[in-house]
Amino acid sequence: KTYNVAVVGATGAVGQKMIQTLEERNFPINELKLLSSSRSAGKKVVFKGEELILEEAKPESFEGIDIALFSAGGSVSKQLAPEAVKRGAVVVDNTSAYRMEDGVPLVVPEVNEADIKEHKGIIANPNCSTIQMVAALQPIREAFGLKRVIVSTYQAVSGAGTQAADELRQQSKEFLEGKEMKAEILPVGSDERHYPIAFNALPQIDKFQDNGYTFEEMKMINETKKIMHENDLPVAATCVRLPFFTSHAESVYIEIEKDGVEVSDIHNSLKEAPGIVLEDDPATQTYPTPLSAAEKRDVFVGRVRKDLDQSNGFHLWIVSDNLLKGAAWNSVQIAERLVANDWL
Ligand code: 11C
Repeated sequence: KTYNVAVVGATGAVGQKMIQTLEERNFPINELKLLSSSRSAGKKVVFKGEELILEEAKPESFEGIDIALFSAGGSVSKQLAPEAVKRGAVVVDNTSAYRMEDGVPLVVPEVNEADIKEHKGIIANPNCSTIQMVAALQPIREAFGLKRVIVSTYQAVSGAGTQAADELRQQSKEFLEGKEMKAEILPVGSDERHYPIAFNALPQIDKFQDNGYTFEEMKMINETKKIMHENDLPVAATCVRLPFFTSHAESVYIEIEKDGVEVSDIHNSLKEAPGIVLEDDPATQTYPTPLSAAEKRDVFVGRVRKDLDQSNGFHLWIVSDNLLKGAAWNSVQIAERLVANDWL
């Protein structure tokens, strides 16, 4: 069986990775429709050796579409996802528009694949930094229980879009030429103040909320609880942007339920887990980095250590390509599980 698939936001950083992933995974496609803003309509993209022409995304674009992958920003999803659903498509939405809505499954297949079948037309793809963390914590949680999570992130500029990546390139050049760095986009394009990202670290990803946390931090906190079905799980997050292009890295402290667990037990649970690659050997300086994880679909874990004071506390270093497992691959993976289980 094959399906008519639409990608909305086909020219964006994530949209391009969605098209690439659909091709690499040989997703069972009958027709692929690439949708964009009116500005990009008419551009050509090659898919499986064939040139496809981008069309402007409109409500009628979804006639006959079975699965629509959205990654064109929250406002486009708000406007067009219901139109797609009305016309019989199932939407996998990679924006924050519907993630916390009741009745919308928020899915990382390694954690809560079964939630997909509860969909009423829209399935939400979580935030990139949340996805890689819960995917890595799930096997540990299954084996030993999870009591609390404290995460600090080290996030790539591509998470803020292609313009932010261009800003890092430009500022790096300015800095190395001894010129003043122009900051116009990061930390948040629409916020009041901008700071250089080149040779810097910005402890703000997305806008500040009334409680002093940023929206990115609150996404990590709230989405983790929803995906894991654990409303009372204590989660705290500090999200930081750093000057590299791809992959998010995370230093995660967890406390587990079970006593007497050693690093080797945590290693064993991770070794067997789908989608997780353990790269952890201090003797050979083996650990993942943003560069080593880039362009790969897996989530990489290293630096597993037992806390020196808290016997059920562990520290981990989790790295994954934010545009793949954090976005495009997780969305395509949801679509794969939808069709494999006949849950459309
Ligand atoms: C970042 N995590 O790195 C964000 C990007 O909610 O899907 C992903 C935003 C989202 O800036």
